[in-house]
Amino acid sequence: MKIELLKADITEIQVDAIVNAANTSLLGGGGVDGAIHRKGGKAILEECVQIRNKQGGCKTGEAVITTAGNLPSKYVIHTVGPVWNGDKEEKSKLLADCYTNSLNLATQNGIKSIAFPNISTGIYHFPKDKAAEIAVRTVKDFDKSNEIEKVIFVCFDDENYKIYKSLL
Ligand code: AR6
Repeated sequence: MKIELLKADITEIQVDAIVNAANTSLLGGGGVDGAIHRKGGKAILEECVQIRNKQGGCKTGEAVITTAGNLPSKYVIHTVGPVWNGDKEEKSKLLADCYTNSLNLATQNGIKSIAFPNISTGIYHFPKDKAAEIAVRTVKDFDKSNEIEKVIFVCFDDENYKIYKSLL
């Protein structure tokens, strides 16, 4: 599995799947979630509503998959990061679950390349250095006989980019 780092807008990345930092409602929001729904168009929201009707949204740490509408990727994997409130161990485990469950879903769907945003480090206030360590460690630990060929960490802000650069 190749790991890459980019400073970019994830909605412009051409990969099999981009990951969305969603919320439990799956109905969209601000940050990267807002950008994905805005650029992806209504197809994504319609599929999110169907999933919501079937299973009542998405729990923190879990992930669901939809098509990507007008985006250059084929799929969007929506995962829900934890809101940081200082309960370190529980929140760290939930953040790791976001990466593992997204990669599992990718594997199940034959996805070869996947791009992650820095889940929970915006509106959900997870400390950026801690979140990056968890993201890198969890992705490196994920071993599913190399079915996923490429993982891209997409940083939007300078601070995250610098942290990832030093970690990778
Ligand atoms: N491309 C890549 N990364 C981005 C983009 C983009 N276009 N826009 C923002 N980021 P956030 P969270 C980065 O707040 O903390 C929403 O309302 C941003 O710099 O998007 O998990 C949801 O509906 C930050 O590093 O997600 C939830 O309610 C990272 O994406 C809530 O926000 C995550 O920031 C989720 O909060």
